[in-house]
Amino acid sequence: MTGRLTAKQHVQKAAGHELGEVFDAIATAARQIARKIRFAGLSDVIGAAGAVNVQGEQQQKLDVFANEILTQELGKVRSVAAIVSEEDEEPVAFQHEGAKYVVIFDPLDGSSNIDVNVNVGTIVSVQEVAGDLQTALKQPGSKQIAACYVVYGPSTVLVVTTGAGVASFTLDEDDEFVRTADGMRMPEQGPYYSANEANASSWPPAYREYIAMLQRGELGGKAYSSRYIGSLVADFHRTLLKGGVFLYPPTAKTPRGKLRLLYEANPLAFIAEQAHGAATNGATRILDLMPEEIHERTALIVGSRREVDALQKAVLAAGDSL
Ligand code: AHM
Ligand code: MG
Repeated sequence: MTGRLTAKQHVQKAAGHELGEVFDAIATAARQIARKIRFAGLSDVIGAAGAVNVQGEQQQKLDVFANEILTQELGKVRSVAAIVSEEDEEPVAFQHEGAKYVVIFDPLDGSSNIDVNVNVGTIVSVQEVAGDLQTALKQPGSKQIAACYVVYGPSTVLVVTTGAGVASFTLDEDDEFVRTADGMRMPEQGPYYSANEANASSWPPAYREYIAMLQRGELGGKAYSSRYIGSLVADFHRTLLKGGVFLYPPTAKTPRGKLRLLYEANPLAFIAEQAHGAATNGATRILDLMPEEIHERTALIVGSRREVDALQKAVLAAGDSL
């Protein structure tokens, strides 16, 4: 424990008042999303949006709810110029004069896991808007000024970077995110690889050979075990704490990868690097990729340095195309 400090206070101390307000809004939204998820099996939030419940009220799918609540809370923050969400085709701009942030998010990641009471998450990237919004959205991830994710699990945990290390906050019994870790460091190497191996036959061959090499214990001497939840936030969170590597390689179905650059890969890559880990698309550091459009996809390999370096070397040596 590092003393009772809220997420807002932590960010304000590290990066100033305005960014603190942004994180206060994210925390407020996350609290409401956490509460809704906690009772998902009891209320009428599971299922198709647009359905009507027994009281005759409109049911809301959780990802629609999460999107609305984040939009609503961030819309109250005067320094937020616009948001970009996985759920919205286009950015949503607010009439906030002189506002300098664009907040980019996946409101409820891994939502297929909701129906089975398995962890899901929210992922957020914060960028600065210097001039016009479209130009700001074509910046590489290295220009992010902050990133965070929330994992809704047995505890609700918020993990934050403002570019000076990584801190984690746990939702306590007073419904407050209090700091429970600071200066987090991903182990240099870990015991797990994490990938949807059902896709292995359509990965570029270097990825299959890499996994086989980990299984044989040829990287560091110990054979790897596998873990795959299918919620990126949860798979990433374990990788942050325990080390190892998460991979979503290109597949025949998704040749550019499945995961989204702006609101999945970029924020997690930023957090990984701040925790001394690494992230690549196989050929290029994630944070150096130049986005062409807001919903673009990328291959993502993120985790401990040793595993990510070895993967990148294997892919480059094989000359596998991305
Ligand atoms: P989503 O944004 O539609 O929820 O998809 C993203 C999710 C990630 O959470 C997870 O890493 C990945 O998709 C799992 O994909 P798959 O089911 O193909 O293994
Ligand atoms: Mg997602």
